[in-house]
Amino acid sequence: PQTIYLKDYTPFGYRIESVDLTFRLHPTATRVISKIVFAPNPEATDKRFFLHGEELELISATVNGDPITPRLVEGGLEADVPEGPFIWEAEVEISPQTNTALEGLYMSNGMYSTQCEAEGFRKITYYPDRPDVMAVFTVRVEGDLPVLLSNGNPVERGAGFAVWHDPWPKPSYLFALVAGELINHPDTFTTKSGREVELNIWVRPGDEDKCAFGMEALKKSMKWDEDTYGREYDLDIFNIVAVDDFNMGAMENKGLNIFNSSCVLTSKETSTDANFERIEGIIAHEYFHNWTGNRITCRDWFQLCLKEGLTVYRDQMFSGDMRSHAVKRIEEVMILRARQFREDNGPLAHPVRPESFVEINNFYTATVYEKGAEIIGMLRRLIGDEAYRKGCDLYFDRHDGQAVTIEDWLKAFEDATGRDLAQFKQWYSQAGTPRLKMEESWDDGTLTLTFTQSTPPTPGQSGKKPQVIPIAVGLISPNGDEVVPTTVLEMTEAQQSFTFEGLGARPVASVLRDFSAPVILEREIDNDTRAFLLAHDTDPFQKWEMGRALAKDTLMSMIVKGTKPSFAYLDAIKSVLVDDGLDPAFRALSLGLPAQDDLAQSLFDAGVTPDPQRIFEAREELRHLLSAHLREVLPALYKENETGAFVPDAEGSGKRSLRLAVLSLLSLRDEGVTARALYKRADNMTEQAGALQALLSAGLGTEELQAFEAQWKGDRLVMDKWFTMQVASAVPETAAQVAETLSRHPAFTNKNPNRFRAVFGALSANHAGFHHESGAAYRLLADQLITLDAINPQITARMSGAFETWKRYDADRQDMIRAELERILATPGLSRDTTEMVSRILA
Ligand code: DPP
Ligand code: ZN
Repeated sequence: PQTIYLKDYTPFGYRIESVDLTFRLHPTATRVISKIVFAPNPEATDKRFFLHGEELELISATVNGDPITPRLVEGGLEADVPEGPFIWEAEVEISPQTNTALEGLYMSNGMYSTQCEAEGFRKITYYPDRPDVMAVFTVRVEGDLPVLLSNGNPVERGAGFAVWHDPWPKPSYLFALVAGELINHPDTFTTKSGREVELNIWVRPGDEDKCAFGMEALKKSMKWDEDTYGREYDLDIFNIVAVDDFNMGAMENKGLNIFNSSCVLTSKETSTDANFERIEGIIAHEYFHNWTGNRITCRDWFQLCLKEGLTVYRDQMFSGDMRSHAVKRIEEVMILRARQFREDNGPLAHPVRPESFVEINNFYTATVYEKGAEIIGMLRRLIGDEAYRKGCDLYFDRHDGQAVTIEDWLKAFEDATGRDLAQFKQWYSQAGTPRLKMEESWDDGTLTLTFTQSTPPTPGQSGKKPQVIPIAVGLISPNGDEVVPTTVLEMTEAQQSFTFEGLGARPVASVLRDFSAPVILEREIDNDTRAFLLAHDTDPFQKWEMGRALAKDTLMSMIVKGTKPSFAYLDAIKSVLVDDGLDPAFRALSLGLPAQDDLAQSLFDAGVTPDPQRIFEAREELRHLLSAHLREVLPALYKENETGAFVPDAEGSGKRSLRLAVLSLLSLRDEGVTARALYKRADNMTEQAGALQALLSAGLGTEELQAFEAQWKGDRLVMDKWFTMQVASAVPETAAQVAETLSRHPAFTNKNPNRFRAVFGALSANHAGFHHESGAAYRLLADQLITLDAINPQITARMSGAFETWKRYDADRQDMIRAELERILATPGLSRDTTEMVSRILA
């Protein structure tokens, strides 16, 4: 396959004045008729007329009305065209029914849906399918279905057809079409300038009572973007559609967002608090794309972080405003470390703005999204809130309607602030997680903090340069008072010292508050100091971080040296747990232990080959010890945190998360009595699934699993949870077998990405099970991926990332994984997506 390079970018030779599309829908023979007005692009030198097209049957083509025979070439067609403006018309046939890759136009449970990002539009018709070609679309949809939707505003509606017009120029990846038997949940929103917008969430009959929360989230998002960024919605209508078979979480198509049904449908009976929180964030994310992505889009796919990093940052701030910034930040950092740091540490490491790719779908990664968002957070921290808003305003003013680059984004902030961001820009080009080493010295009232930064080599990149690192620091005196409030130190050199003068007694430094930069902080710190900061730090993130560091240190010592956990850790956690002054959500997070995968990486970094079985056992041992040590406080905590009627807000979900974390420990001591009682009584999925989870993680719950299946077998999304819970809670020696058995369950299908992930995503996330010494899980996953590749390359490629950490482990495991990866790679006809991923993992 061909590698595409950022440095090779050239503009397309033509501009588009208008696009008219007609769809005659048919499951296996949809006709797409296009009429596109092209004009030469004065800024382009390459005048080759090449249109992308894949899996299309060309019926006819004309230029200015004259039939032509285009040259069909790799990935599309070429034609000879006039020098001035001209009209291109073509008719193609496509087969949505057989499109199992879920890219382009496809069918899902009898409805038509599209997914065009990144390069799916070329499976719909011949077109310059690149984000820098923006055009105004008019779309006529013909089909014998009650609901026919496309982008923009509705123009005309009649028996068996509908016409839509989108006045805002957009790239083809934002095109969408939906048709089917759908029911809407309607509402309206009045924008700040007084325009009324019609809002709809479209679902399949039966799901109409699961839209209310999503609709509220949408309205809150619209208001928030007006209040916080001054951004107003720009069409008469905003539609959201829920689709069951969907590769991603959701898609921000202009005026017609399409959502994986798991990311929009809610009810208290079927959705957990975590679902509600995530859905609120995703609805916001897709809505926010209307400005950061749609009105201003990416020049090319190397700039993906331009829209994704920024939009993730925006949805994170929104969620913090809706709920709790402290809790949200801790959750973000946990995700960043689990996914992005993991990626940065392995063969798939790449810059936030990659320099080359074979298949762009492989770069919708934690690095582009999550690290991309961290960069925006750092920028804001460095320049301040006001300058951040000023820079954003300038960016929106200057580039509205354009397809731009990271350089354009940063230039807006340079111009708004007068600051030089050349060094800061390295965050976009340099891969790998910087290590930030800190040393302290104390001399007569002066504390000096000396930082040294270094970034390990990553594939294709060695010899990293120093980056700009904002380090938020506060100082706490020995009596527990904060003597220096949060100060942002701006590090730009490889090594740099910062002093704090005029201090009375030697304070304890709280460093990297609010996780002010995506780095790994290395500092000599003993457990007493950690416990001190856990008790006294005013920064909630650092407070949590110290508890986490204590837990990690405890587990690492248990694993490496076979020591027993210290009472220092157990007591420290106990005091957080019983501190009523702290948010229950925060206390629940503090009770959580580091994940096995995280411990494996830390052991590897410390020069120890991780033994997955040993990690699993140590973690289980610590859970039992915690349960014993906390036995006197658990029942009371369980009682106190009972909530009344279920409300999916921060307060209720915080209490439930603490209560369920407590229940999990209680279940190790009471043979599941409390959890069974909760399971029977629960009137909401958070508690029902939480009780079942607590039982399963105590080795109980067989009967409840059966009851759960009997109760929920008609609900796809709840059944995904049923599949996941079993695989996730399986003990190491049975995990592969459990997944294998479930893959033969009548309700299993590899055509639905959610269901496939429910089983096999859970298998790869079951660390000790996936890495069991038998190699059974490696084999099973490879078998499944080989089969899936012919059906859905995107999901296959994504899931092959399960193997990205293989070089951490011992020679036997490495040999087994290498053999499986080579077996996948040797599959005849393997997709470009999976070939690229597996080759990179093996390299
Ligand atoms: N739909 C995906 C997202 O919103 C890709 N743009 O992140
Ligand atoms: Zn996005």
